[in-house]
Amino acid sequence: MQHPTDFAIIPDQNSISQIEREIRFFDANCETPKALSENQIETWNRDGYLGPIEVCSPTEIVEVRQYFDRLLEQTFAAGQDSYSISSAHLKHRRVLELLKNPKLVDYVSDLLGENVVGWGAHFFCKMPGDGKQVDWHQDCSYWPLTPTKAITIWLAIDDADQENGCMEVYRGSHRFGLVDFETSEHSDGNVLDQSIKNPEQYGQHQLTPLLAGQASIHSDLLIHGSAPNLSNRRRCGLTLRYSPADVTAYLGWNQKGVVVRGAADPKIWPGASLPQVD
Ligand SMILES: O=C(O)CCC(=O)C(=O)O
Repeated sequence: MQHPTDFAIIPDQNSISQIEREIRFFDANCETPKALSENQIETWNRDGYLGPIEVCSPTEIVEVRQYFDRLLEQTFAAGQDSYSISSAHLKHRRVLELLKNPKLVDYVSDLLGENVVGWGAHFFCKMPGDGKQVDWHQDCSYWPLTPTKAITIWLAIDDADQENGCMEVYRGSHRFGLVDFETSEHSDGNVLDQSIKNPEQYGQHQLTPLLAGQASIHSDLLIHGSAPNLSNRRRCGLTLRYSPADVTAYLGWNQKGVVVRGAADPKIWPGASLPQVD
C-alpha cells in the first residue's frame, strides 16, 4: 500500500483535543549512554532542553546547506514559502538519511531508549526580513501523540543567533503539562497558530544561538519560539522529530514513522514508504 507523504503542518486542533492523551514529562534514565554524559542527561531532565551538541563537521554542514539551497530553490519555483518543507523525510532521501544519521540517533536513544521511531522533518527557514516569528508554543499541543515523549533535534543549517531569530526557550517549562494558549491568525506573522501568553511564569528564558552544524534538543512540552529575522542572513533550522516506539500516533501519523533504532510493533508503526529521490 502506498502511504501518504503530505500531512498538515498544523493539524486540526479539535481532532487533537478529542484524543485521550497522557500529558507529562518522562525523565530520561539511560544507564549506559552512548553519546551524552550523565551531566547532560541531568540537564535534560531539569531543563527539557539541551544544547549545543556537535552533529556535523564544517565540511558536512556545507554539503547539507548546498543540498537545502537546491531544495529551497525548487520550493520557491513551485510557489511555496520557506516554511513549507515538512514531512521532508517522506519526500527526500537526503533528509531521511539525516533523520537516520547514527550520530543523531545515539543522542536521541540516550534520551528515549533503545526503540525509536523518527516521524518528522520540517525546515524552519527564516529568510532575511521576512518578518515572521514563531510564537511561544509547546509542540505536543500540535501533535496527536500519546504519551508526550516526543523530542526534536533542531539542526542549524545556517548560523543562528539573536539577530537572525535563533530559537528561544523557557528552561523548566516542560514540567507544567499542557499550558493555556491563544490561537493567532496567520496575518499576525506567526509561522504556527498558537501563542502562549506570559511564558515567563513557567521557566527561565534562554536564547539558543547555534553555529551551523550544531544542534539542540527539546522536549515536546518545552515552551519555545523565535523572533523575526532582523539580519540580512538566512536562518534555517531542520527540525527532526522522534518518539520512543511505545508512543501511539493518531490521525494517521503512524504512517510517517520510520524505525531508526531497535524495533517497533508494526501494528502501531507500520513503516512509512520511503522516498526515491534526493
Ligand atoms: O525554528 C524555530 O524558530 C522554531 C522551531 C519550532 O517551533 C519547533 O521545533 O517546534
